[in-house]
This record gives sequence, C-alpha cells and structure tokens, in this order.
Amino acid sequence: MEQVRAALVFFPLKEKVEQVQPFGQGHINETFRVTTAKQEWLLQAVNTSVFQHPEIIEAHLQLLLKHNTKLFVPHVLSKERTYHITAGGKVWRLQQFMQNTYAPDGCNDDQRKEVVKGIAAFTQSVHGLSLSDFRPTIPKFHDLSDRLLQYEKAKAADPLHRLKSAKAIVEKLDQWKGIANRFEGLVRKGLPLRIVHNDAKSTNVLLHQNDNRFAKVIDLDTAGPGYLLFDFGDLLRSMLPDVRENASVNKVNISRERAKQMQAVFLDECGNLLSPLEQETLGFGGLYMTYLMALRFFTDYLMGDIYYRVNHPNENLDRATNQCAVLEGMLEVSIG
Ligand code: GN1
Ligand code: MG
Repeated sequence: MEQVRAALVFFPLKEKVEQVQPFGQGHINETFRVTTAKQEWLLQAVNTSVFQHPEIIEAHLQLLLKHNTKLFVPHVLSKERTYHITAGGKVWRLQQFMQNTYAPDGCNDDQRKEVVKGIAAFTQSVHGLSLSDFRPTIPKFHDLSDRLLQYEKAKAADPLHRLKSAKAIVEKLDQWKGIANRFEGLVRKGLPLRIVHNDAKSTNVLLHQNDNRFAKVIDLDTAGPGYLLFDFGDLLRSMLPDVRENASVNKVNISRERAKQMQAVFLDECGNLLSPLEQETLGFGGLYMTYLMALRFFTDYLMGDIYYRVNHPNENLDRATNQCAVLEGMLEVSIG
C-alpha cells in the first residue's frame, strides 16, 4: 500500500487519504478504492506488460473525456496535466469513484437493456471522433487469425503438459476455425473499421443503483479501431448466458429471444449509424467474440496462466470450457 500512497502524491487531492483497499474483478490491471474525508476515488495501476504503450491510452483518454463529459467517469488530471503518471516503476491513473452505481454481472431484462443502451451511447458518441486519432492499444487484440496462431503455437509447445488432459476442448476449438474465415470474408465485403470499445462486456457499463438506468461506460483501455461486431458480440457473450464467465460449466442454455431483444434495443439506439452489413452481422459478433475468448483463455491455460490472473490452477481451463459451452449454446439456437 506504500506504493499506492506514493502514486497518490502526484494527483492534486485536497483531502487526506484515509483508506486504500483492493477493488474489483479485473483480470489485467490492479484497482484500488481510495477513501478521503468527503469523497472516494478509484486508483489503477495499468498492467504495462499487457498495455505496452500507455501513452496511446493517455491520448485516447484526453480525446474521449473532452469529447463527452457525461458518458465517462471523470478522471483526475495529475499535477503534470496528464491522466497517467509513473511512480515506483508503475503507471497509475485516478478517477472518481461513482457512488450509487454498480457494474452488473448477471442481468435481468431491464438491466440488459440499459447495458445495451450504454454501449450504443458509446458507439454514437465516438462516431463524432476521427478514427485516425485512435491507434490499437494492444496489437492484434481482436485478430482471430492471430489468436488461432497463438493457440496452435501453445499446443505445439505445451510447456506444462496440460494438453493431454484437454482433448475434448481442443476438438471443439479446432472445429470452429471457420469463424475466422467468415470474418475475413466480411472485411473483404466492406465491413467498416470504426472506433469501438473493444471490451464491451456488461461489467464495463455502470448502472444507477436506484433505478437500474444506464450511468457510465468504463474501462477505456482498449478503445480504438475495430469492428462494431466486436462490441455487440461482447454484449451477447456477457449477457446471453445466465452464468458468470468463470463458472465451471459444460452446458449453457442460450435464448434466441433475448438476443433478438438486445439487437432491437441496439438498433433502436444507434442503427442509423450502421451500414447494412454491420446491421446484418451483429449476431455473428457473438460467435466471433466467444470463440476468441475461448481460444485466449485456453491458450493462456496451456502457457501456464501468464496473462490472466487466476485464483486456482484450472481457472483458465474453466473459463475456456465455459466459453465453449456458451458458443455451443449460441449455435444451437442459430445466433449469428
Ligand atoms: C479482460 O481485465 P478486464 O476484465 O477488463 C480482457 C478482455 C476480456 C475480458 C474477459 C486487456 O478484461 O479482452 O474480454 O478480460 N482485457 C484485456 O472478461 O485482455
Ligand atoms: Mg478491460
């Protein structure tokens, strides 16, 4: 906690820090809830082995926060007028802690609608910015062909000999490779690149505690160039299942009706901005993102859990198995 206090010195807080506690479920960055006399703050240490160019995130944040002062959580400018500072070898940023809001993990119909509205509001807002001002913060982040390559490499290396007990999942993952070809076909057909959130899961949208209405879109680390189906796909991936992403399950029931409702809300909110091809391929985003996450979790399991934080040795395998079950559930009811 000493490190945290040393970082806080860079931000012009008027009140004395009373308490610092670890906060949240993120897989990548470290987050702390900071209490001062009258207010609370969220301090984050950016994981710089994952985000090797925090200056790109800084530039995006400067643009986004200036462009829309309502949609995002206010961040604190450091004494150097930047949102990120370096202290003790780490990169830190500070934002307001949004009282009386929550990030839904498991949604009812109303909450689901509000989360979709939140990402639609993001889509609409960034439509007014210039794509040329945004760069990928992680190279090839949602490049499924590259994720397949990493998966193949991990299988070939198998450093912890984890592959032999994972035959069933490998069989599934191998059978869905066509999803990558289908995506490349869409890009050739003219699917437009635009600014997207690139981590549009339900826990990255805050809702108001009192009425469950949409409040803020959070976690702008990966915002940048991408395809809209990534964001809508992450909405489907995170809200169609009634189980959490790391629940150890082999079967997940998916409702086609629920997917249709989500798509209707999304199109209602921002459909006017979408090309016909974007509109037609929103559902396919569910398959694309769920497959990509299944590959990422499984690849990390094979490589010895070097990317995602795990609480037990099989957690990445559980997550991968879960995502395979979600994908199977989606295919069963012909989503995408
Ligand atoms: C990671 O750390 P968090 O929860 O914001 C990941 C996303 C995944 C998500 C799965 C930079 O996000 O791509 O969709 O886990 N972010 C990065 O829950 O890898
Ligand atoms: Mg994230």
